[in-house]
Amino acid sequence: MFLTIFSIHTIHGDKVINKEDEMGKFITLEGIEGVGKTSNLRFIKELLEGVGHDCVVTREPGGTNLGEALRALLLSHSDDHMSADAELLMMFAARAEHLSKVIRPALENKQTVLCDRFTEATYAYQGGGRLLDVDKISELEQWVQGDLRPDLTVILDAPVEIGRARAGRRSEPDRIEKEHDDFFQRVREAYIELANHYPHRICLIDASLELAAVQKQIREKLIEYDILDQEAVRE
Ligand code: Z5A
Repeated sequence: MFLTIFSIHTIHGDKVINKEDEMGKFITLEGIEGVGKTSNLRFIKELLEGVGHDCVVTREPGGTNLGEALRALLLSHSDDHMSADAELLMMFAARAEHLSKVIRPALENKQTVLCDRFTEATYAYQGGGRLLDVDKISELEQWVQGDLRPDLTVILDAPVEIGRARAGRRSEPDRIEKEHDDFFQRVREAYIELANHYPHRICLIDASLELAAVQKQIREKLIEYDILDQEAVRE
């Protein structure tokens, strides 16, 4: 059985404070390329702002000056043969900076953080795709994040060919997008496995459907996971 820490508790003297009550919500979007993360992040932002959330939208790798510089290195073709370990460590270096400069301050300020990819992407791409040892990822996760995990991770799931066809309508593929279909198949499977292991904080959405149907599922999940109040939203 997998043990995750959903509620974050801190002991102040002999008083236990549930930090969930003090902090904003942390929501992340995941999936293989082209499944619609960017499109649906915009949708979630509008939905939550409509009911009074103060949203901070950000992305990984990136979100800070250092993170964006690391992103440029990670996705550029200047080092097509970057080692998988270097790739993993750079993802977490960017994440450490992002947590310290953007994510934690916003959550402590009771803002809602909407992040395009986070650590589940590392499990899926570096663990599933690159076949790196998941224990190494888990150690780095604990080191960099402590007990902090997203309140909700929405994984947009669609067959690799659908994601690639949607993404392919755009620009030149980056270093990771140049990988073969079997790499992305492993990434997709790792995402599905994560959703199965952590159903209390990760949900899977059928993103192969048309956008309106995807957004209907997302709205339902936001209600199911107590991010949105059913009464507060109208379709
Ligand atoms: N990465 C990693 O390896 N490890 C990590 O720890 C982290 C990241 C954090 C970052 O890329 C890369 O870094 C990523 C993983 C790796 N590499 N890959 N692959 P990114 O996240 O910035 O970019 P991306 O994954 O390539 O995302 P994307 O291509 O921008 O796709 P998207 O945001 O999911 O899709 P979109 O732009 O919203 O939609 C794509 C098109 O489809 C667009 O024209 C939409 O209008 C259309 N669309 C969207 N939904 C639909 C539906 N439902 N029907 C029809 N058409 C649709």
